[in-house]
Order: sequence, then structure tokens, then C-alpha cells
Amino acid sequence: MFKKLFGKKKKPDEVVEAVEELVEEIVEPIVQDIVEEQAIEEIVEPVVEQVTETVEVKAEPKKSWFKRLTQGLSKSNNNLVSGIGGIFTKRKLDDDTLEALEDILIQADLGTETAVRICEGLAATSYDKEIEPEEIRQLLNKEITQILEPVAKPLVIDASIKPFIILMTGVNGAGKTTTIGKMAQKFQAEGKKVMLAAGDTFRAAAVEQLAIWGERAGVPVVTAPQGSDAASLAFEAIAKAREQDIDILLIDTAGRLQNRTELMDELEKIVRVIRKQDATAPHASLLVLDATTGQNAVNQAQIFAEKVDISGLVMTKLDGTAKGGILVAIAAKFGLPVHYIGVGESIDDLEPFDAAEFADALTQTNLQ
Ligand SMILES: Nc1nc2c(ncn2[C@@H]2O[C@H](COP(=O)(O)OP(=O)(O)O)[C@@H](O)[C@H]2O)c(=O)[nH]1
Ligand SMILES: [Mg+2]
Repeated sequence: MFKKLFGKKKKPDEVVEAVEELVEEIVEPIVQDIVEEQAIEEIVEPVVEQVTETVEVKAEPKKSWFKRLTQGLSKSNNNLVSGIGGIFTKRKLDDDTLEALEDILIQADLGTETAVRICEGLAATSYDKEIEPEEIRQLLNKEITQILEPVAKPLVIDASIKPFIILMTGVNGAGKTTTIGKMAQKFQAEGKKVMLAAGDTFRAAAVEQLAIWGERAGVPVVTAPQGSDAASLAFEAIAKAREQDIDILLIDTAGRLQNRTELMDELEKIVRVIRKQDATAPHASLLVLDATTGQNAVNQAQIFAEKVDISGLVMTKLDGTAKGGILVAIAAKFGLPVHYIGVGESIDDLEPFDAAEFADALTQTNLQ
């Protein structure tokens, strides 16, 4: 009989509902046979309450980051939601409303191509029909999920490669160093031996910052004095990682956009030198993009992908931006895997990217 409860994965409120049903169907009749009705309140109800509490507490971690994402994206989704609400109250889906919707989607940073595609999709199914704002948001959610699903891929660490070398790239301030700290903590918690290399040798503060993250996550950090050659440091870090039987080596890099050529030359050099140690490295080259920079993030993806073989993306700062839709534009344009999203500045604020959840948060639909 508990198959109903535990047979398949259920959402917390469904579990609570199932427990309540079971109690009503099975427990209450039995108890009623032996005790007074008043006793049901005293015996059965506290148990239901306890179960409810436990289920809710267990669900809390996911809920809290999802809430942060939803709240963070509130500036993005408020514009979308009120915009859609404004157009579609008792209106048909016709050329005018479609055009207005397209504008809203473009303003929400979803990108022109995506906006056009979404509107075409809507027109194909619902043209000339009266449509509620809620329905539009549901359809929008479906379209966005479809765009995001192919790119929502976890970062796979091949355990047969040791050390598995991850190169972190991105412009200054994107969140590389912070993301490295967060990833180090995640890998460490999975029982992996992690090492960090402070490849942003340009600024002393950057090396210090990575050292602090290393301490927080409890992992060793290979550093070199300010101004040292980043490629040599990466080379040395790989040798050290081998000596210490490290599973995953995360290499930080500098991100000086003011001199693009120099930065890109340096990145290329790092990759070249890393390959002298391991011809198959880096095993992942992640580009970190700051969601709050909107359209700029698209340009950055373009520039970096031209120079480095970017294998995946991390999008940071989704906890407080009006430009969250940019993730959809980037997914549609580049098709690069999105591994993680950053939803805050603390060590736990990194989440695997989930297409459906992101679409829910952005369109304010299916919220629990
Ligand atoms: N709110 C928020 N801030 C972030 C996130 N990721 C990074 N930051 C902040 O962005 C700033 C730049 O991050 P940093 O890791 O130094 O960027 P880097 O120059 O690419 O290494 C720091 O103040 C971080 O705390 C995030 O997901 N959310
Ligand atoms: Mg940094």
C-alpha cells in the first residue's frame, strides 16, 4: 500500500497529500474502532503534522536556491509577466499582439531570433484565438524549456583521467574565482581530491582571493608571485597534481578585457603549455559569464569561443538581474552546454543548470 507513497518520485506536497489520504483511508478507520473520535485528533493528527514537517524540511535546500533564483530573476520575470498581462487581457493572438509580445521578449534579453521563433511557434498553434496571459506564459515556458534542454548538461568528470584539468576563462569580474571556489567545494564533498592553480598572476589580490577560496573549500592552491608567467604556473600545477594524486585540477586565469589580444594570446599560451604535460588537456574549458552584463555576455561568448575550445558555460549572478533571459539567447545562439548557474556569493550558491526549473523561474509558471 505504500507504493502510492514511495513508488515513484513525488514532489513534497504530493507526498504530504498521499500521507493524508493514507491516514484517512487506513489509519483513521482502525483507530476509530478502538478509540474515541477525540483521540484521533490527539493521536493521528500530530503524526500527520510531523510527517508534513519532515517532508517540508527535507525539501528546503532545493526550495531555497530555487526561491533565490526566482527572486533574483524577479526583475526579468516581472517585466515579462506584466508585459504579457498588459497585452493579452481579453485579446486575440493577432499580428498586433504578436508584435507586442516579440518586443517584450526582446526587451527581456531573450534575443531577437529566439523572440521571433517563440512568436512563430505561438502563431502556428494559436493564431486568431483568444488567449489568456497565463496560457501565453505556459506556452512561453514550453518554448524556453525546449531551447534550454539540449544545453542543460552536467559537467562530466572522467574519473579515468587524472588529474582532470579544468581551465576557467572569462572576463574580469565574471565570477571565475568565486565559481572555482564553489566547484572545489562540490567536488571535495563528492570525495574527489581537488587542487587549484592561481593562474590570474596579473593581480596580487586575485592570487590571494583564490587562496582564501582554497582555504574555505579545504583544498591546496598552487600560486606564483604577482607578474609570473601564468602558463608556467599551470605547467607546474599539473606536475604537483600528479605528485599528489589529485583527481581534479582547476586552473584560474586572468580576464583583462581592456587588452583582448594580449589576454587571448596568454590563454592560447596556457593551453599550449598545458598540452606539453598532457596532450588531451584541458579536459574541460569553461567560460564564465555574468548574467547581469546582458548582451555583452553574448559578445564575450563569441570572442572566447573563437580563441579557446570552450566546452561549457557557467552563468553567474542570476540571483539579482533583469537580464536573466540572456541565458536563453546564448543557449539558442551557441548551443554550448550550460553546466552550472551562480545564484549568490557564498560557497553553496552554485547549482547544476536545470532547463525546466529555469524556465519556470523566468516565466513565473509552475511555481510550488
Ligand atoms: N550575486 C552574485 N555575485 C557573484 C556571483 N558569482 C560571483 N559573484 C561576485 O562577483 C564578483 C567578481 O567575482 P570574481 O570571482 O572575483 O570574478 P573573476 O574576476 O572572474 O574571478 C565578486 O564580488 C563575487 O562575489 C553570483 O553567482 N552571484
Ligand atoms: Mg578572479
